[in-house]
This record gives sequence, structure tokens and C-alpha cells, in this order.
Amino acid sequence: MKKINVGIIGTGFIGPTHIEAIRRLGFVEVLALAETSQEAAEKKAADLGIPKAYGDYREMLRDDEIQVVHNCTPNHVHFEINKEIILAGKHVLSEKPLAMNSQESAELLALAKKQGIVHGVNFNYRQHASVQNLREKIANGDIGTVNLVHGSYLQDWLLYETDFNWRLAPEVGGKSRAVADIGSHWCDTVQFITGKKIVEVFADLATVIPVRKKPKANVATFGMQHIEETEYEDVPINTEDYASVIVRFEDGSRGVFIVSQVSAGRKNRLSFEINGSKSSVFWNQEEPEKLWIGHRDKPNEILLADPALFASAAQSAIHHPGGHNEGWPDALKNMMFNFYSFIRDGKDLMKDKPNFATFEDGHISMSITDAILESNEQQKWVKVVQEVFV
Ligand code: SOE
Repeated sequence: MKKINVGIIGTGFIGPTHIEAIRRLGFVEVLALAETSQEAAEKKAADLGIPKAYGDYREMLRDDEIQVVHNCTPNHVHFEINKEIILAGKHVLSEKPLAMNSQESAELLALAKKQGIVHGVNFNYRQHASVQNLREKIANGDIGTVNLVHGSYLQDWLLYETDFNWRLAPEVGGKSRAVADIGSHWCDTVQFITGKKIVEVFADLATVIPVRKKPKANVATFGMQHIEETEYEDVPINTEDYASVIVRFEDGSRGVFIVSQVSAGRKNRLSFEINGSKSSVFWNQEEPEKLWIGHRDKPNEILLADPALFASAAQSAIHHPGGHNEGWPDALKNMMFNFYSFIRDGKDLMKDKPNFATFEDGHISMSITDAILESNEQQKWVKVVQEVFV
């Protein structure tokens, strides 16, 4: 069978993780990459063993051999590049956030539907095997009615005033930082698991470090610990390091989450607890093979990821026997497998249900972020705008 040919735009922290996950599939070829200059593109292409290098992504979009394009660029160019990918008639897999606000993400969703291409957004945490299994358990009524959903997404890579990255500047990262970058994952994951949408929010955002020391050199995401930089300039910070958000779900059930990028010791800790009418569950992305199940009338349990113990609908998400733990790169591979098998099998998003997040989910996520920003500004409950364009 002929392989599906892919081009990647942007090769910072996340682009290479996409490339590695795609390569594990076997039926997809990373044929090209695009960077901001021909020299940078050629260097990256040589390092990563990719045949074609483009110094301008628009040229790559004119390459007839490329069928799918991944948008792994910084946030402020997501909208424009996603639009151009769609108009070029290519399938698109974008990093989140899809755009800078929900008007733009609505426009992208409408355009993607009109062009009939396959569109995906990289909400990768829903692809963990234990998360897929938990969704089945909840749908089967194993924990009863979901009453409460609470948790957090904590990181420490922006803890020090000398930590700096493009995500800190609103004109590049967007008006929201921690909420858009990691809160978006938390909301997507819990909405996926419970099957319930967040419809209303009350938020309190804080910039814990209001002035940062910007190193004279550029620093990649998660890159600070390797930098020995002595020359800095003081930069005022206008995006949030921290947020606490109370949420209401569409069926009236309640939840709350916090996000922080300044929590020492927490590297990439997305966690949630769900309290149902029969039992509770707790999951933490840093120990993804474990699902805690809490009971009132018998001892609590830890379900270790194991295909033999998983619901049949979740078994395609786990690839090794119990004890052979899978993690972040494996969830990303599941994302790529589900996205690319949908394309390979000639499926259509207007008719077939995907097992990956689409631009519809990306737009819902942007609408939640917009509502959180508005709630923080006005210090009141704000409804999440629900319309999804058909
Ligand atoms: C940085 O906070 C980041 O790389 C996010 O952008 C990713 O989406 C998340 O998975 C890990 O952290």
C-alpha cells in the first residue's frame, strides 16, 4: 500500500515528538518539513532524516506529494497557517490552541467542514490507554452517576523569574497562557472521559511572577534547565502563571480545577478525581498506568493498565501486556494512529465518528478559554458559548 505523505511545519519542542510518533505507525511517511529559513529547514531535515526541506511553508503547501500537514508552530501563527493548509486542500493536524480566540477557531472549523478535509487537534491526553478504558467504565455505569470532577494540571518549568519562553508574550502565546496551554488539556480530557461539556465557568487568574528576566538568547519550551545565561532584560508579564476555575457541566454536575506553571516538583502533572454515586476514580498523567478506584464499603483498588483487564473498546489503545508500562509518547502514537487510520480508511468527519479530537473540540476549547478570561476580568460566572458551526 502507498504510504500517506506528511509535511511538518515547525520543529521546536513538539514537532519532533509528532515525527517520532508518526514513524512508529509504518503506513505514514514524513516527507518534508518547513522552518523559518532554508538553512534552518535543511539542518533540521538532515538531523531528523527527512527528505525535503522548505524555508517557506507556503512552498510546502504547493507540493502535490504532501497529503497531510502538521501545524507545530507557535500559537500566534496557528490561525493563519491552519487556514492556508485547509485552503490548500490538505488534511490538517494542528497543535492547540487552534487560533488566538474563538471567533477565529469557529472560522477554521467552518472552513474545514466546507473543504471536506480531515482535521485534528493534538489533545493527546485522551489517548492514554487508561483514559480510554476509564471512559468505557464510566459509560458502562461502573462508578454510577458522575457528580463531581476536580483536579489540576501543574508544571514547574516557569518557576524562576529567569525562566523565559515565547509562550509568555501575549502577542505570540495568546492572551491566556496557563489556561490555554495546559488548562485546555485538562478540560478536554475530563469532557472526553465523562462525555459531558463544560457550560459555565468562574475563574481567578494570577501572574505569580509579574516581571521576568528574559535571557538574550531564545529558549525552547522545557529548555531553561540547560541554559547558563548571564545577560537578561526585565520584562513585565501580562499572562497568567496560575488559575483556579470552578466549572459547571451541562447536566448540572460540578467541578473545579487549578493550573500552574510555577509548582516546584510538578513536571507535567495533569490529574483528576471523579466522584460518582457508586465509587470514585483518580488518575495522574505522570503515573499513567495507575487508576485508583475508591469505594466506601470495601477496600480501595489500583487498576494497573493491562489489556486483559480493560474494556474491549479500550483494548486498541494498549499495546503491551500488564507491567510493560506505556506513557506520554505512546498516547501520542495512539493519537497519530487514530488520525491516520481515519484518513487511510477514507472516512469522512461529516459521517464517521473519529477517535481523536477534531477542530470542533479545538473550537470548544477556545470557547472555554475565552469564557475563563472573561470571567476573570469581570469576576462573575460566564457561560461558554456553545454554538458549533455545521
Ligand atoms: C508546555 O506547557 C507543554 O509542552 C504544553 O504545550 C503541552 O501541550 C503539554 O502536553 C506539555 O506541556
